[in-house]
Amino acid sequence: MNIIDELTWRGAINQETDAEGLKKLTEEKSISLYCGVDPTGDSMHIGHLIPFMMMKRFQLAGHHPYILIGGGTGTIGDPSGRKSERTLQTMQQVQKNVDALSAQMKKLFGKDANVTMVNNYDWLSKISLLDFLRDYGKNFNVNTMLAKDIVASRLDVGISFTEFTYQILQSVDFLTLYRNYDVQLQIGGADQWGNITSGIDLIHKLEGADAQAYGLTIPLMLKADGTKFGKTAGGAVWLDPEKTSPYEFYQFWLNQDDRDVVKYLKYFTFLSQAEIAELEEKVEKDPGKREAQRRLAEEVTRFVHGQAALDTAERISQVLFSGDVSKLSVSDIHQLAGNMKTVEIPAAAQNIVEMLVSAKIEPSKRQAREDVTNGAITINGTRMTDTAEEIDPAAHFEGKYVIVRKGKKKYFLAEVK
Ligand code: 485
Repeated sequence: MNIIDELTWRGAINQETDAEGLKKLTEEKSISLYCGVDPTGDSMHIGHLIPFMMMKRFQLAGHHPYILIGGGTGTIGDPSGRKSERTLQTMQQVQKNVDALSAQMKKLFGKDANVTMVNNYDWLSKISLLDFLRDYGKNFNVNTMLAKDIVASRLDVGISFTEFTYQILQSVDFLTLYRNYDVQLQIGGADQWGNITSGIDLIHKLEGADAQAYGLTIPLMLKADGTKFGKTAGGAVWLDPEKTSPYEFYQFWLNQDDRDVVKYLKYFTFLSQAEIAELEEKVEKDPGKREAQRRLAEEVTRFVHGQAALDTAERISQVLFSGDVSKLSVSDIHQLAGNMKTVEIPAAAQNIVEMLVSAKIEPSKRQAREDVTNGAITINGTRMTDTAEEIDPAAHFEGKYVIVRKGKKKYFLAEVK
């Protein structure tokens, strides 16, 4: 299937500058394309994953992706989608983030040949002020720039000259990549439309009206329940395993709504149309089994974190499901920390009822006694029924952690403080 037809089937196309032209071009030859990301933080999140998975799909279809890390543009900051001016990052911070994002990109794309990483600091930092104004600025009409959504939506609160100029920098990137590497397509999220089209205008002005440069954006991801995609109670879902553990990452996908799961399979996996149709049927016929969610969680966790991390995430999930938490290792417990309510306990041994109340797992001693007597409390996987039981953290998990389960599903991680 042609790559554009495939993206259409996946529901991954929002806007295209010339749908027919691009389809024809990708059918005729192997093209080079690019997508940029700014180093505004030290990790990407799953929102970034969408365009970069699209890049990977182009790659699998025989095209050549250029991944641009915005070491230059990141010193300014894209005003797209923001209601107020950004605080400038220090140059050191930008560099640190460039290194972190480059390492993440290498993990996602690195093993494959036919991918090139570029940093726009390499050319943007070399343009002098006068060259900037004469070679580029002269080709931008302020009226057109003001009319772009990004700028228009900021006019009431104001926008600095610096952020106003951002679209010129991103346009210079497209032009540079077009000239030096024959990059003919830029992709990005829906918020990037204005920046992408101004790059194409610049290419047409300087390289001739018949220069073949295209733009494609991906729709904003929406959830059936109207809440924001990619956010959990703990914040964004990061690709950095130190920020979101592979177990939390796996659980995030596993917990997706039946109404969203097929859409996510299309966006976030490389499964074929037939495989996804089969999973879709399972969502309809036997939603309780959550096979589609499990497959989604497996595929995305493997793609981002690798097979070993997926195995661990599945093992931890299984252990928590069975309740036999004594099988967990301390490193497993670290992975869990973000998904469990963490409470504090003293290092010394304590009576179970007192411990449950002082750690605020139970509201009162009466309730704590009742739950223990009824067998609703397990400590490190063992059911406790004796209210006289002593809980000694020294006996478990490096003397630091006690895992308390209340009822069937509620887990607490009690940490010695
Ligand atoms: O030449 C370019 C220089 C910088 C950029 C793109 C091309 C980055 C772009 N301006 C931007 O701000 N991107 C966002 C980012 O860096 O976090 C997000 C977009 C999102 C998607 C994602 O990057 O908001 O829609 O494109 C990859």
